[in-house]
Amino acid sequence: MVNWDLTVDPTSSIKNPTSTMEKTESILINGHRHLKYSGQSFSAEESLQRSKTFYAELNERRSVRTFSTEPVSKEVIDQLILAASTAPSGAHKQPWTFCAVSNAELKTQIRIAAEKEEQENYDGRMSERWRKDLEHLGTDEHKPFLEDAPWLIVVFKRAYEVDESGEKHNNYYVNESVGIACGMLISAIHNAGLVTLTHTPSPMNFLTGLLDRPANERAFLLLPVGYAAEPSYVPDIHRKTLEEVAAFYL
Ligand code: IYR
Repeated sequence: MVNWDLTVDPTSSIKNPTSTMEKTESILINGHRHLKYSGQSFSAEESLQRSKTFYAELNERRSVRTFSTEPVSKEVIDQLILAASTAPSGAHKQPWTFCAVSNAELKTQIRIAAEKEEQENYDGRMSERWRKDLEHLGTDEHKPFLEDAPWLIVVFKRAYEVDESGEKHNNYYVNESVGIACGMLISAIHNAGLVTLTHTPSPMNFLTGLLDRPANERAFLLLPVGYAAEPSYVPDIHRKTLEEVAAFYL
């Protein structure tokens, strides 16, 4: 059992500028400062209403493969990345780096390299069954969105950190942590009225070289971000029902 040594923090009321928990009450738990949680809560009725509204908004999200070249400001991208970076992570190591690319030459280089890999995937690396499973989604080896979208966000997972003495320290639950952050990024993109799709060129090591990333980072997911081309069409597919995706133990 955790020994909760609750002591009043002598530095209590220090401002924590990174959240709304400013000038909040704090205590020491086992010698570590903890802030009084001051998140919002709602009445049961309001909770239900908000959960319905949020689901309705998320249910409008679609993976869109055709992008307008209309620019999106860096300020918006900054906020989307900050939203993603609020994700929980193993031991709060925040094992992610979001590389946001708007440079046209770099986007072209990424497209060329990704299409080279995808050509090999569609030409044989993917099983017959896999190609059949993708048929109704209309994907192929051509990836014009990698140049059309005003931004590409390449998410890298950080397998380990290197301390001042050059020693490596593995991060924890890296795939889970970065996966959650990507889900939050996708939600934030949708919330801003923009579109994306989860592009997974495979293998994606070429991104390490093109983006000059250090040895502790591995490409995890590529998300083009921008406005949907007008018109854009998405496959007529449906989501599983609550009964299909959930099991309740009451
Ligand atoms: N990485 C390829 C293939 C692909 C695989 C799955 I699973 C998809 O849901 C969609 C595409 C591509 O990006 O085209």
